[in-house]
Amino acid sequence: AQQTPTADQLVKGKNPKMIVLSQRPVVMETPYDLLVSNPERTPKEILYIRNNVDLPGYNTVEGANLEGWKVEVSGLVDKPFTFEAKELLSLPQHEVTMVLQCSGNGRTLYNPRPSGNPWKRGGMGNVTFRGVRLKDLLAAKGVKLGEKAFYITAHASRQGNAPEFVRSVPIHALENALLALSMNGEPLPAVHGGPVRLVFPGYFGVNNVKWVEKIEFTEGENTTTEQVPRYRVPTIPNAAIPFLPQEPGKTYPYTLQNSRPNWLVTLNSFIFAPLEGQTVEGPYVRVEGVAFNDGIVPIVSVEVSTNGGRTWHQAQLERQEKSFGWIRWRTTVYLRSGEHEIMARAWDAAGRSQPLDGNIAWNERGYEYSGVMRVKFTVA
Ligand code: MSS
Repeated sequence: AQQTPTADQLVKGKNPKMIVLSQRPVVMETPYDLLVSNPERTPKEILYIRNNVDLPGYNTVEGANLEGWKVEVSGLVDKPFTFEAKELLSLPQHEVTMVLQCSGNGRTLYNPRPSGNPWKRGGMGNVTFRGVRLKDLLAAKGVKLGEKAFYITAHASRQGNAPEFVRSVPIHALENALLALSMNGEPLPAVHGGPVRLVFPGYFGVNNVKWVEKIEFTEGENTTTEQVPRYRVPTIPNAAIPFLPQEPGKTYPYTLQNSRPNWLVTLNSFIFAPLEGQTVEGPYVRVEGVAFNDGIVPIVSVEVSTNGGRTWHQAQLERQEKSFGWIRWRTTVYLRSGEHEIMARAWDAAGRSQPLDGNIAWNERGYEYSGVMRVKFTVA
């Protein structure tokens, strides 16, 4: 029998403890204990990887060569143009800290288990991208959008005969779209899309196209498989419902009309301490974690419950401004010795919260899990 290569053998510079979910294309998850031991920012060595399409030669955390990399801007613009990625270095740089999260993160918490990579909770990270705002580049080039430019459609490089990878996001995303050249203060790792990645703060991982080569302004969403049927959840056309509940286990005939893409990041919270199965000192137990949403409105509270949701107690938030990055929260609970279960749920200023039973959002492909997290632990 062949041994599965370790993460560092597959991608140079990754922590060997990363959980390999697929070798080709490479997909790896951050073990939860490593994720929580870096609660401010997720280092490149442990940031999860999700590739639908690998770019040959890019499996390293080192930066990629900027020299010669070109990006085309076309579609519904008055003057289509192509720019050299290195031109970006002479434009104003902008920084954004954001959650990068696969829309399949938490998939294994759905029941029955949907198809796809078996993510637990480590398909996410909090990272700082730096680069040039797409709207600043358009302004610098004196380019105007057409009236019907309703979507930004980004295409990845097909170097080495790579299959296509294309995603469309609503034009609203132009407000914060960033052509990222660096991550966490270092050249953008090749495996995370270096030399240039088009990132959309507040949008699920899938929309953040690595190795971007063409940016089109379009009237409609593209119809390649990564846009439909994949990376969507059932909904009611033109109705303001986040998702249309499904009978768990049932298949769904995804079309552009009866479903919506995994775009805006769903409000979520995660307990970073205590960890599942841990024994901690009591009776005062420190509980902490992170919460995030799409960055459109602030998160206003995170509450914890130690009695199965009968009563909730407010945690302290690190800050209350809206943010694309996760915010930290903490509190102390008084617990007698014995076994306990703690739950956490967040609320944002739009009145959104998380379902107590995450399975309400069950969907065939297991996207956008945001059920209230529960952790079982023991107080000594
Ligand atoms: N891009 C490209 N180019 N390719 C691929 O495949 N994927 C997606 C994004 N982008 C891809 C891209 C996904 S799907 C995700 S998550 C992300 O990416 C990840 O990232 P990283 O860096 O971490 O690897 Mo799911 O929603």
